[in-house]
Amino acid sequence: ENTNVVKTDSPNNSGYEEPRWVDWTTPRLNEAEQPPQPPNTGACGALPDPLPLRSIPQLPDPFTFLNTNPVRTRDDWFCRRQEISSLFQVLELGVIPPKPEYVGGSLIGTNLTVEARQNGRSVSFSARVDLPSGTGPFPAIIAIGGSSIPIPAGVAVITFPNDDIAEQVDTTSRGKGIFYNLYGTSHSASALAAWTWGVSRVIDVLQTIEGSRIDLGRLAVTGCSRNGKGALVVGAFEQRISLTIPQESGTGGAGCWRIADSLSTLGVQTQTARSIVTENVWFSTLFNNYASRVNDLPIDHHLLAAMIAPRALFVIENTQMDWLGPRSVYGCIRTAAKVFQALNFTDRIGFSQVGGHAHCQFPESQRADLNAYLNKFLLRDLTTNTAIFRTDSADQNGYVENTWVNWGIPRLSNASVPPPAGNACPPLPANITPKKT
Ligand code: MCU
Repeated sequence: ENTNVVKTDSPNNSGYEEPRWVDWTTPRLNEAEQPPQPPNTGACGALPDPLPLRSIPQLPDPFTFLNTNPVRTRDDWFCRRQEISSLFQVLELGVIPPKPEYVGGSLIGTNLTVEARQNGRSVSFSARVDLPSGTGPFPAIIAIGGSSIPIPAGVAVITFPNDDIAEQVDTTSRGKGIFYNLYGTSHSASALAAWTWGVSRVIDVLQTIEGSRIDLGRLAVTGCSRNGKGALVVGAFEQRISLTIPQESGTGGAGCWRIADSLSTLGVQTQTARSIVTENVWFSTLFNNYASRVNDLPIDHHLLAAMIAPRALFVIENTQMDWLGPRSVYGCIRTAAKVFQALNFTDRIGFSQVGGHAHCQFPESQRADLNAYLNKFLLRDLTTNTAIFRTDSADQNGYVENTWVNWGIPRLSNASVPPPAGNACPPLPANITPKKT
């Protein structure tokens, strides 16, 4: 029954003129829909020095800390996530620096300017903001180097100039771009790490702009192929992003190094860690040490994807191209889904893998899957079914789970997940003197 009744028999609403009495707008309150926030982790997740490495032929267990302690609660998971984050930075991506001393900027028309200063150096860059018409606030998709997915009405697009932040022409791009002008050409950050830093600064600036018409509680990130690898890393590390949509990111993105290596051994023309480090600067020079022995890594990309939990992840892939490693991305994301399952958020990880189209040409047949994620996590239609995990490969790309997963899924207890510190109601001060300002 419809109980949404506000009526009067006065033809002019009793002469009530709302703008005279109400000069504020109604926010869309969404607290109940927010995923639990990571607790303040402090020193938790700190890495031992030296870092012990051992050969792990299967995909490493998300639910066991390096020191072999088990992950038993949701809080434990956030601590393990911290450990995983550090491992990725130390072994693969290079360090993603924290917010610099100064970040500022402006939004004029479609031009968002970001300025960052650190240790007496200053850099700036621009991102393009395309808003729908209307007053908003609108959800927004941050497109790494541009978007190759259909954007629904009512969603803003922020085009992030990743090639300006860190170049990706070939291996001669190492240390080139705005990020390295600030932090130095020999900084360990790879291109993917530098882009992540840059996207975080875009969000920092948007947070300072009142009336930007962008709802910072509803941000997504996307990118295709090499930029899809970037989108996945951005979503993994930047927790202000609610929905991560890597498209055809393949090896080095949604694919797992170990499964890609095994495909290559079987003669499938798949990109591997060994080859990726000779092609471009997406990974840190630190990773060169491991590219030919990925089994020695305590991480693989199922853990990168799992860092997004319990925020939402929707992976778009293509069975058409061996280079992307269809079996690898399928198995890798299916394994990442086990973390979402343990946290009891199975509707926040989706996978759609469809061939029959060229690389980064989004096919109509994936639109419903994509829209389900956009509807639920950006447009807030909470009734949408996002339990989507599909491939058009008749044999699931030949993926055999027990080759890769030799651990079980714990039921993580709901142990306290405290709200972020800033949300606590401050106590009233003892003496309050009302004063007109
Ligand atoms: C799938 O993304 C990459 C791939 O990893 C590279 O090996 C190839 O050179 O470029 C692809 C891409 O970015 O295509 C646009």
